[in-house]
Amino acid sequence: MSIALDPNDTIAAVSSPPGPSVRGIVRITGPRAWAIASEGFEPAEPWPSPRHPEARAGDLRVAGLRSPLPARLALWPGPRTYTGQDLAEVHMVGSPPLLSLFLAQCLARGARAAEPGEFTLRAFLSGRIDLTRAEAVLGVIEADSPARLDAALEQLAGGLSRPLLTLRDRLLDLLAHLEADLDFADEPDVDPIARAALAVELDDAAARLAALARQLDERDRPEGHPRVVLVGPPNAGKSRLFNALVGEDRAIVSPRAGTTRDYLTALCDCDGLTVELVDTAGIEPAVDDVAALAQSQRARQAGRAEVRLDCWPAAWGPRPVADDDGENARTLRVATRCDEAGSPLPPLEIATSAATGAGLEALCAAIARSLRSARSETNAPAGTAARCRGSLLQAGSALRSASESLVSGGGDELVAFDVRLAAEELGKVVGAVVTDDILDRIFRRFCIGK
Ligand SMILES: Nc1nc2c(ncn2[C@@H]2O[C@H](COP(=O)(O)OP(=O)(O)OP(=O)(O)O)[C@@H](O)[C@H]2O)c(=O)[nH]1
Ligand SMILES: [Mg+2]
Repeated sequence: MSIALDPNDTIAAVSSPPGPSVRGIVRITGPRAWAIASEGFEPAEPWPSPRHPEARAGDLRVAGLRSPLPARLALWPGPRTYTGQDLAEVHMVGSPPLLSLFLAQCLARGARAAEPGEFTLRAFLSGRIDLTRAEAVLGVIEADSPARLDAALEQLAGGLSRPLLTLRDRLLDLLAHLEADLDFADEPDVDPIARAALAVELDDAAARLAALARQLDERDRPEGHPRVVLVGPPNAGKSRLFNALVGEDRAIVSPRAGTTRDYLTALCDCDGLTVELVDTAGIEPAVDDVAALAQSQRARQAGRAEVRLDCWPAAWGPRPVADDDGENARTLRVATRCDEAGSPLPPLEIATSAATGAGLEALCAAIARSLRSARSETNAPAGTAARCRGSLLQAGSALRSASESLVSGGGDELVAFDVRLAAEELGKVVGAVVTDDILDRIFRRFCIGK
């Protein structure tokens, strides 16, 4: 579809799902929506005031039908409507031939058949919704699983656009300051402390964007459960913990170090979330080729984790500094084999014992909490994720280069240039700067009537 569709046309479409149903809806919007929708409609009670949202039951005459039908007509005055224009809906029995007849009648009275997504396009063009919300509408329509539907609904409520808008506003403020400084460039009183603070702020924003992009990336998987991977040294009790969490003796447990070689997976319920739990080989230097393979598998599993459970037995004393694989994941520090240790148990760790079952519930709750908070940060249907990722990364790197220019005294013009670039990239995501290309890509995928 082309974006050049005239927004002053009055458009109409069947907006209830295809096929017979109890209720069918024809939706009409545009300057003549009310007139077209109400022609031939006899309200059961007199219609009070014409410029209020109103819904009335009554009889509808449809050309081609002998007797009037029971129907309901709802009218909303623009601009406080979804499309920003006058909007009307006619609700009637959901019979496909009947709906087609009524739609044809609307077209005969001067409405144009709506293109796919045209209602939402109008909502967007009139500033009623931003691009991330427009795409969330699409997400809701296309959602094929409850989890995706949740994500789409959350996004519809502004889950993604709000934090991005806040960040973009901050960048625009910074830009305003920078540009004001540029205007007074003759005055040589550059304040080094203010510069350092500005650099820190830019770095901070860049880091947040990078994290968001990375998480979108990880979450952009069509299916599968979140992966929770047990890691730690040999004999840390990973396999026994794995068995305890899964509720079944799946992994071999033994006091011999290096028992687990291949990784094992099993589904496990954590506080209502199904996760894929992964047991891996203990982290140790590879002494032969089999051990080397085990280590590379372990590293790969750890790298693909959404949550890593870093296991260290409580009785072994303070844990060493963490190894570096799987940096993207959230890490939970799990003190294992706590029944063997005297008190006090390590602070800031989740104390567990696979032998007694102590702490397992708390561990599950912590896993679920971690996954849920990661999700709410990046709650986005897959399409948005893919589209946003590039812009977020670009914005992040522009900010980084801005703070480098600041620190190295590269000149305020350069800094301002990069900050503006970052704001524009974020703008692309929230729809404040929109290219026809993006609009076209998104709205083409909508259903007619939405
Ligand atoms: N008392 C006690 N012993 C435990 C506990 N968890 C594990 N163990 C013992 O610790 C030893 C090692 O346990 P595993 O679960 O095999 O350890 P792992 O981390 O999987 O070790 P690798 O597979 O070699 O990397 C076994 O003898 C277990 O019985 C626990 O909670 N309490
Ligand atoms: Mg093991």
